[in-house]
Amino acid sequence: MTLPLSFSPEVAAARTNGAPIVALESTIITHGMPFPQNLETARRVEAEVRAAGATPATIAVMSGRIHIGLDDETLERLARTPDAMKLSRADLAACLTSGRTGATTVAATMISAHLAGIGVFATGGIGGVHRGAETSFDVSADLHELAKTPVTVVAAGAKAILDLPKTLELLETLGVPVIAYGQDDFPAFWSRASGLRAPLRMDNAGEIAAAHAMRARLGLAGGQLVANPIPEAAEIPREEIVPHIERALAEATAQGIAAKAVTPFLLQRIFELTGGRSLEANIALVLNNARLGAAIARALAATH
Ligand code: PSU
Ligand code: MN
Repeated sequence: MTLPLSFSPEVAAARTNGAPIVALESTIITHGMPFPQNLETARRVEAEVRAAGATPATIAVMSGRIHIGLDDETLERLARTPDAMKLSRADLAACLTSGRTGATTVAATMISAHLAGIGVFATGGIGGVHRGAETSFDVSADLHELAKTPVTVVAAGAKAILDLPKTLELLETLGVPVIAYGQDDFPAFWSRASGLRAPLRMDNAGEIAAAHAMRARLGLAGGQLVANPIPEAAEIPREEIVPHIERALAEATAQGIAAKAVTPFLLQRIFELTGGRSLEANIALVLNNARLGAAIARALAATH
């Protein structure tokens, strides 16, 4: 049985040549940002990966295939499909067999990247343990995927809408290396610092690639989380973003927002409450993660 994967010509060529590839997710396009900034950002992120010497592979499900690399027309079609399914491990197969269009979250992108032989993936921020998880049980499947699938994920930490101490605790339990890049503090998405120390710190892409390769040699399941702080010029300081987060969270509770709708709802409300600043910060941090992802992919390709 062959895998239901379709490669763009650019990604197919990179695979043939053993050239560095960086996987990119699509839920950030369909559920994470409004149109047209979502499309513009997706294009800029791809350009950033190319400028840094790697090939971008944006991943999405369409017409019964997992597409590894999207041409520009397809990217635009996806960015204009707000009713695309939000795919995690649980829905990937059902979306494929139904023929529907689906955008991959961190979890589903990791699975797809691994099937395609891609070891590095850049995004904005991973899902994690939600505040109030002790009663709601809302814990992102992204955390469990990091424990299972051997892909190094570059993110600006976990989104600050989450319970960050619980998120770090669970990652430790699951055996996921959490590596802060260039600082000791675990970054909090829109802000560089969370006030929580990350368990590991690395200061260059080569070290991260070496640890990735060593995990493979040891036969360890699961990936690495590289937590790359947002560039200083783009950050929203913690004291400024926290009141907006609290308000958005209170509204989500009052309106009974649950399951997959929680993260998109909170991102949209914080966008409105910050007058669009949270989106600017989000775009800057994704571009920054794309650059680091490309550097790690290049270092990995050099070790093969
Ligand atoms: N990063 C962003 N914006 C996003 C996401 C990540 O900058 O919208 C998406 C990712 O696809 C991640 C998902 O997997 O949010 C988490 O959703 P949940 O909390 O429902 O697991
Ligand atoms: Mn959830």
